[in-house]
Parts: sequence; C-alpha cells; structure tokens
Amino acid sequence: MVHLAASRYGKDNIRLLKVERDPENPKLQHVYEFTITVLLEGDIEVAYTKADNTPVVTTDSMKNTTHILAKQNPVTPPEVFASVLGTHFVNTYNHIHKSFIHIIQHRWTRYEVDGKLHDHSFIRDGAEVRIVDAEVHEDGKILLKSGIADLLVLKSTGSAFYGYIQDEYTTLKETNDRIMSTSVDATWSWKPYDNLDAAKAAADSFQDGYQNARQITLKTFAVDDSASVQATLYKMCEEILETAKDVQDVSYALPNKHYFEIDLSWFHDLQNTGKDAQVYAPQSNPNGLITAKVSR
Ligand code: AZA
Repeated sequence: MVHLAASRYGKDNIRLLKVERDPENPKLQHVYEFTITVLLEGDIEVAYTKADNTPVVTTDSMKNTTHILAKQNPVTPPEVFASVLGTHFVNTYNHIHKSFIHIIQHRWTRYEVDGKLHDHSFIRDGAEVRIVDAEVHEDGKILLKSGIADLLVLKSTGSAFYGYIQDEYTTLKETNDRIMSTSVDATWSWKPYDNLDAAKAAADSFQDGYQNARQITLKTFAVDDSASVQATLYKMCEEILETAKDVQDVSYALPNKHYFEIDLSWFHDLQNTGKDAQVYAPQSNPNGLITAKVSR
C-alpha cells in the first residue's frame, strides 16, 4: 500500500517587470524585474491519487494572479510583495493551507548620463540577484527569508591559509598571501510575522537589512585579514546579526574560487611564486564550498 506523503505544486519562472512612476517627480521612473515561483499546499490529494482536478487552482491562474497583484500593489520591498501574494492564495482558497513564494529580483541600476543619474535608463551591472522566500500560513503567519546570490568578488591579497592538518593525503602548500574569490550566497531569516500588516510594517527593515547585509559582506570581504573562508564568513554573520535586530539567523554558502600560482622558473628562472606571484591560473573545478548558519 502506498500513499501520497507530501505534495506541493505551482508555477515556476513567472517573469515580470514593473515600472513605477515616482510620486514626487513624474519624469522619474523606477523598474523592478522579478522571476517568481508560486507553490501551494493544501487539500489537493485527490488531484494526484484520484485524477480529480476539482481542488486545482491552475498554475496558469497563479501566473495571472501574480501579474494582477503586481499591478495592484507596490512590488518593493520584495519581502512585502511576496507576503501579499502568498496571503492572497491562502485567503482566497479555503483548502489551500500554505503558500510558498520565491522571488528573484534582477539588477537594473540607474546609470549616469553627463554626470547625472538618468530618469529612466538602467544597466545590468552583474549577475547578482536579491532573493526573497515567503512561507504564508492560512492563520496569517508569515515566515520570511531574504538573501543575495551570485555576488562575485575577488581580492588580490589579504588572505592566508595555514595551520591545517598535514598528513599523508596533504599536498596543499601553506600560504600567507593568496587570491581569495567567491560567489556570495547569503540568506537571513526574519522573526515570524503574525499577519500581512505586521510584515508591511517592517518594510523599512527589509530594505535596510538588504543594504546592510550587502555592505557588510563586501566590506568584511575586503578588510578582513582572512585566515580562511570559514573565519571570514563567520565575521560577516556576526556583524549582520549585530546590525539587524529582527534577523534570527544568517547563512552563507561561499564557493572557494581558486586561483593557483604558476611556477615559471623553468623559463630562464622567471620568478612567479610567493612574493613574486603575478600571473595565476583560474580554476573552474573542483572548488571548496564553505557553508554555515549563525543564530542568536
Ligand atoms: N578553507 C579555506 O579558506 N581554504 C581552503 C580550505 C578551507 O577549508 N581547504 N583548502 N583550501
């Protein structure tokens, strides 16, 4: 005898771009581009087990709903829009008990023309994205996680790595000066919100939380005299938790993007290692992957 142990369904890769006209200056426009996933949970078992579509909110309707609510509501901060969208599904359909909204916000950064930020022109300055995950329960409770992904950084000095286990498997040389590079994937969880109004009231915290986490990540990466990716990661988490009081925990996943020194001494004794290292070999794989979650 088998049974449906878990089920959740919805629409993935819902894409939208919203233009908002600035209320103070009609010529000034703001743009927000999202890729959204909507998933629903509830009394939907018969759709799987009995071929009965009666309880099915179609995934096409989820896409339509996302577009309509984006037109009717502000879409920033994305934490609030995710909460609005998730709340809609659990409030509209009695048999839907939980909704899960994942938003990826793509970068469109206003750029300068003749020394002045342009009113309606933007540049995609990197692959970095802002992430939001909302889990909305039918009693109104909202669990939110925010994050940054694909933020690629590199420092050319200020990173060491020594003191690790030396045994018969070890070939890695200790170093007190190496290149450090990673693609930052950071997530921070907010304290639970009782309902949509409570999440809306925290809108400024979400914006500040994102700006602070990004700035702390970039600054700590640059200024920390790094003993390891692990040690630098922990300092980032500590500082975010110190700054954002409503954040419960912070997680990072940092791939260690290795750049290896190249020994060129075979060529007329050309010195290119240690203090003389200048030309490095970027490695694609394998790579280290350092992860942690730090809580209060
Ligand atoms: N942490 C680092 O920062 N660098 C490394 C590791 C590690 O665990 N292992 N090899 N290189």
